[in-house]
Amino acid sequence: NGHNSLLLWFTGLSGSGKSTIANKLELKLFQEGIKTYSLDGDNIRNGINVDLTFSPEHRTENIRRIGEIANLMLDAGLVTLAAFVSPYKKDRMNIRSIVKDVNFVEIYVNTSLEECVKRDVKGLYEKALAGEIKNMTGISAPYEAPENPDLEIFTETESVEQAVERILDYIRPKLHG
Ligand code: GGZ
Repeated sequence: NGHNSLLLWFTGLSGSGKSTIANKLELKLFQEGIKTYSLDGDNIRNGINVDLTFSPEHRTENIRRIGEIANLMLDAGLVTLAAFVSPYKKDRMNIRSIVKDVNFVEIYVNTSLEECVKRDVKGLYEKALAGEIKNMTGISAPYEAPENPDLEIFTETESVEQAVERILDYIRPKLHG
């Protein structure tokens, strides 16, 4: 069941829907017999990167290490999904060079800040707006939106299922090509 390894990189604000879409996509890939691995805050920031904060320097280091880990996953032949805010353009560019351009798919989960604040799944925005959390992306830390993402997802106007289908359509030729 040979397929090309691929890095699917989801970027967007906290609460934009990156993990939800990545998880659903991973399930679909699994059902097609494709071997995957998902990197996210739960298995990275609570583990190998537990020493890192949300300062600009630490975010850069967070993304750099994730890039190196993703590169190992790709070496192992896995379709790798990564869902991180990854707010800095230069850090995302750096991933591209770590893993080689051809295997990298940048997916911008473009959900407006207003919508993310409205959802506030973890209550982080409320805390940030009250000044209880520093360095909150979108509130007190920057988010540099991709100018030329490979795919752009609009969770305010399309369903998770539609988004996943669109990603699948885009990556299918790359999976088997
Ligand atoms: C942004 C924060 C912050 C701050 C905690 N800023 O919605 P979530 O909870 O699950 O996703 C966010 C996650 C971001 O971690 P990343 O490793 O993806 O960030 S980065 O790529 O910028 O290094 C959010 C939570 O951690 N979180 N504090 N200040 N998100």
